[in-house]
Amino acid sequence: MTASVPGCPTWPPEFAERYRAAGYWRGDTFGQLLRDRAAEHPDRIAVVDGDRRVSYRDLDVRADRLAAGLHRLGIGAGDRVVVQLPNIAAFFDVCFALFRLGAVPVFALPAHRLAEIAYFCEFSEASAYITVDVEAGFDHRRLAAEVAAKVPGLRHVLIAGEPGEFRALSDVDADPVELPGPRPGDIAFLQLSGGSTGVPKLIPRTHDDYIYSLRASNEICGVTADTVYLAALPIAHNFPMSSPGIFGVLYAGGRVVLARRPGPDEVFPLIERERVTLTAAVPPLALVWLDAAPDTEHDLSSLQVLQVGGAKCSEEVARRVRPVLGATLQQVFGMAEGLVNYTRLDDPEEVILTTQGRPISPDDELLVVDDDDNPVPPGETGHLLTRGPYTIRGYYRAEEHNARAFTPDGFYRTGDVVRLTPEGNIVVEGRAKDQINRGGEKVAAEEVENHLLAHPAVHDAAVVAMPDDYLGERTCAFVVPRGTPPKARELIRFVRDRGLAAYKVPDRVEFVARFPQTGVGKVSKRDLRAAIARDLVPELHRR
Ligand code: OOB
Repeated sequence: MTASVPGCPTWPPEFAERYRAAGYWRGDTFGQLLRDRAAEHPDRIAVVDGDRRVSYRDLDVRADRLAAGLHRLGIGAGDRVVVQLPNIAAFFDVCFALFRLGAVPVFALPAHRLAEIAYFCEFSEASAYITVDVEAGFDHRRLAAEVAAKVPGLRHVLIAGEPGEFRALSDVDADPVELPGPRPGDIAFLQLSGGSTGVPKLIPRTHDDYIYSLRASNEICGVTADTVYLAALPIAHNFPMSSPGIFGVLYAGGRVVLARRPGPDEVFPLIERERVTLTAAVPPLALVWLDAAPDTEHDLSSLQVLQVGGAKCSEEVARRVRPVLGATLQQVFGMAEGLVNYTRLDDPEEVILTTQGRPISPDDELLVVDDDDNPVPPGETGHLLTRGPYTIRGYYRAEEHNARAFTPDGFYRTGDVVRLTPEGNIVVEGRAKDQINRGGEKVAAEEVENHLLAHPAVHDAAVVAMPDDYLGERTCAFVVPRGTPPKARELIRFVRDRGLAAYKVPDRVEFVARFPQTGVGKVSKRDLRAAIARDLVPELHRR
């Protein structure tokens, strides 16, 4: 199997053959998928964005014209394009245009700022950056100007909406041209890893492997052409993108309804107006919806399934879903690297309420191992390793990291600590990776520590999770000062001003004289977390 983008490890030939023979990889591509749906039912609505309703035909035509326009700008097969768009219809135009060109979107989140975007552009050697004019009160054109100044290799900046000094995406338009298009085994896009290291890693996904995960997810989640999916989470994230998410629903010929904001004020009227049948939330968002639903005047009765994932859904929240919303809960435990687990819609209630489900594919291999990679006895807790037909074999251009993140025989070390029930369902018990899961948004401790260390008054920094009733976890930065400690507020502002996404900025800063150490002289984050539980959390509850 070949990949059009250098630096993307892929499956060994014997595995690729096996996955093709099993009928998982069928030689599909995203560009063709849209072409087929548009031919089957051109007038069906594919995407609803506010008052705009985009049919499959419209989307197909726009994707061709935009692809031709991008081609004219010199963007071609294998070129990387950093895409940072909120939940708007243009996201789909851009994705399918790039897919047809064989150009490779790098999916950034709307929350990312200069530090992240400049890094993605530089590291992926992107030829273009496509973003929006203003989102959530933030002017992305100003960010684009800073990115363009910092990354000389960036040839184009395209803006959805009012372009300011840049080129409007809507002006990129040309009569369709014949394009060779990518092969099914080529990289379709690069997605971001939640990460646990200094810089975010990029995840190469192929047309074949991703489309398989969509098709299989659709079957498990009962997605058909009648499905109306509400996208409330940022659609560039793997969960609302593919589990089954926006792309799964388009694959089935269903309808995607976009919410620009996830709050009940926007989401509930959309559920009523569009007769939404399926949606997805991270646990804190599900909680907000559950709290608001009893008092709403909107009719939510069309909703059949609420998916909750990205972070562990507490049993308490899980138990409220059916009584309050009249919908079936589906727990989703997935990762952008591949493996996705679902509770099945017809599982016994206890399984739905207390487990994170089981894998999509019969060929998803799961191992639960101890610290030395030896399997633990059945039912016991250990590290989850996985390998399968839609789980990557390595990150983009990260040879050294890949040697640690994957076993020699290609299992991905998820960093999650789990146990398996006798029926084969997964229960997530914890996490071994150095990451904070802030209500589904992942924060790599080392990345934030590096930003803190750039401050002249910071001698050392260690970022850990602190428990939080609403988000599950927040970030606490322990700092050993150099000389007189700066004000916590000043440090927080310092990190934000370095251009870091707001969700990565520490929620709390604590100054300490030194860090507790492990036996081998490393910072003991376990002891720091214990210190929070002992000293800080009771104090937080007192306030
Ligand atoms: C999803 O993807 P990522 O890449 O943002 O994060 C993956 C990590 C997992 O390794 C795990 O640590 C955590 O997020 N996680 C969960 C969870 N779902 C994800 N931890 C406990 N319970 C769950 N249900 O978050 C993602 C990708 C596709 C589908 C769903 C979620």
